[in-house]
Amino acid sequence: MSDTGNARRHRVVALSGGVGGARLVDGLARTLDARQLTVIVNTADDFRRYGLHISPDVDTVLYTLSERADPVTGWGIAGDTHLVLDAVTALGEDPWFRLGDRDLATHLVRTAWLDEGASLTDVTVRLAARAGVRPVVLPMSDDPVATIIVTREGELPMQEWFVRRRCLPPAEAIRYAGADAARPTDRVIEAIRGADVVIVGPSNPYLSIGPILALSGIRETLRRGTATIVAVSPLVGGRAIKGPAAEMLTQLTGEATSGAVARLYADFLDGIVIDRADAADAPAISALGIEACVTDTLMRDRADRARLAAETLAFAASLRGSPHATDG
Ligand code: FO1
Repeated sequence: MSDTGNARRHRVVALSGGVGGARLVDGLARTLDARQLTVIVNTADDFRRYGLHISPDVDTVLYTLSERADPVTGWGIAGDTHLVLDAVTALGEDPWFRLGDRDLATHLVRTAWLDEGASLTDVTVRLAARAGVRPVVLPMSDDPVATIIVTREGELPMQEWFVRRRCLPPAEAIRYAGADAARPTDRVIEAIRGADVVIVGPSNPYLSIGPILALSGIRETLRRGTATIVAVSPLVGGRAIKGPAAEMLTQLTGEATSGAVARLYADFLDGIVIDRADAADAPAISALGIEACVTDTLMRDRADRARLAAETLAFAASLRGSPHATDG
């Protein structure tokens, strides 16, 4: 969409985790003028490996927007090699976290820039510029936050549980270590305050969106703002396309439904886009005072991403004068 010469360009903010959120963001970037779009990305999955700062969700968003993401996994770089990982394995290390050679370059440079005193926001903006990414991509915070999974075996850091333990044992609770002390950056708060539309991506509500919402001031800024706020459910037919969202919703709310997703965001949400396979969830969503838009949410290819993005934006436009804004 080009600049129509309106006094002010329509501003869209997307909240994103990894693969699912990144694919919708890619659709938004293809649908909007890139200057209209700001992406706020979860960094509570960040961790250090071999002394390097890894930001999996930020990298997934950057690789997806620069058409470099591995099309099968959705994370990592397409066609990457694993010579370094193989050499590390030969030294007796367990290669449970698959870092590709080209991907390692990102972590080396990020860590070097952080060590020189740059903030995670500065580093991300520089990496995006070098990759030719045009939307603004912002980490949710420059302060450390770590998602911790509480299981019957004790507490596990996110990547240990998610990748190494393949999401077992089941999550009994989630906590975001450091979230009380961490602050969203000024750029994040300004982007939300200035947005006309906020889109909560089809990312895991506990692992990806939860940490963003846990930062002080984010929920309040969403509630008090004038943006229309629309989520895209990560469920299709009560199951997640990728990852443990359905199992976590069942364990933590009693049901893996798009209604349960809407309830987690009910204090600020105006509408939610749900899949046709979950159309039966619509009445429970309406009962929360939240509008439901029923469509195909599966993103098989780039055309699907752009179509879902356009439908989500049109749905948000139809909800302008949002109830959450008039209440607040
Ligand atoms: N996910 C996996 O399931 N296995 C991996 O070995 C793995 C490596 C990896 C390397 C870099 C990167 O940016 C992401 C990587 N991911 C891997 C994905 C990632 O850990 C998760 O999907 C996200 O943290 C959840 O959004």
